[in-house]
Amino acid sequence: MKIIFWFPQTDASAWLHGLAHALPDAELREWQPGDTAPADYAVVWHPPRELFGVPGLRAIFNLGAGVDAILAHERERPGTLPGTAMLVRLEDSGMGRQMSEYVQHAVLRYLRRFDDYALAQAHREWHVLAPHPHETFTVGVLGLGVLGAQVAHAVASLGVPVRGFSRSAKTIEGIETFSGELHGPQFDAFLDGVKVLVNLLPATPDTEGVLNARTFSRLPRGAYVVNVARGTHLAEQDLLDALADGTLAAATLDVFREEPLPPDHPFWREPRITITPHSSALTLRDEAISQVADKIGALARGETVSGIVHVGRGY
Ligand code: OXD
Repeated sequence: MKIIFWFPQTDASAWLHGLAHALPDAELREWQPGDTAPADYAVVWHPPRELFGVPGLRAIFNLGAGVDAILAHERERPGTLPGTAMLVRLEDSGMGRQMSEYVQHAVLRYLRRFDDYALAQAHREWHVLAPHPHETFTVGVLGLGVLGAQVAHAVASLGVPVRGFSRSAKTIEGIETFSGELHGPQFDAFLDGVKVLVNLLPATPDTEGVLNARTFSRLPRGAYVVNVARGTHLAEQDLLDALADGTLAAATLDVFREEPLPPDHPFWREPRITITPHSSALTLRDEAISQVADKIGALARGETVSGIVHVGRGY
């Protein structure tokens, strides 16, 4: 079997070496623009449109949970993805744990008011602040896929109430779940009383800008926002306005419309925004290789695999 690999800004030789070890019978090559030789599988992150012209592709493995970069090609030019190839995203492979730690950290930071103490320290101010009560420090997780469900469980272990929202109905032990359309009645019911809103939604045209003034206004005054999904989910000016007028107390952002975040972006100057460089859940090479290799093995034996993306739905 022939496999092509594309992951710019990474050590391709380490990936190819790992894949060769896991799939000793495979013929592997790093794809380059202009390469139109056939291949059975593609293992990729943010591939250019041209790669999909490689003939014979049976499956495309995305080296991340979010497939928005690939689906953007298909939306811009329908028919870009070869009709015979399935698109498979990475499932967990160590990302669930990282994402859970990241969100737990943000929730604890706000619950115990470390954000306020950091601001006080900057002004050399010494005063003890009342901690938020656990019982009303409700965390709402938007998006209950593989990662969202893990994050919800991890946050619940901190002893705060946790609820989740997803498009289709989900049952998750210990988590109050809501489902339906974004901005519909169930969405508003979900938001009502949420003190920390955590976004893990897939990036699709439907979810674009979901973190906006309307959403913020449904949260209790002085709520918090944590975005670990995509920058396109956030209406940036709405966030700045909500922080300025006290609708929101603070935000933790790992993803941005433009990455790297430009040096003159106003978010850098807002002390109530915590910024990390799209690092909440990194793709771990060994875990990813083992998952992709297992799935390629299963497909080669004619078996089905999980993690197949519904292209029309967008995740
Ligand atoms: C992902 C990411 O989609 O790292 O996995 O953003």
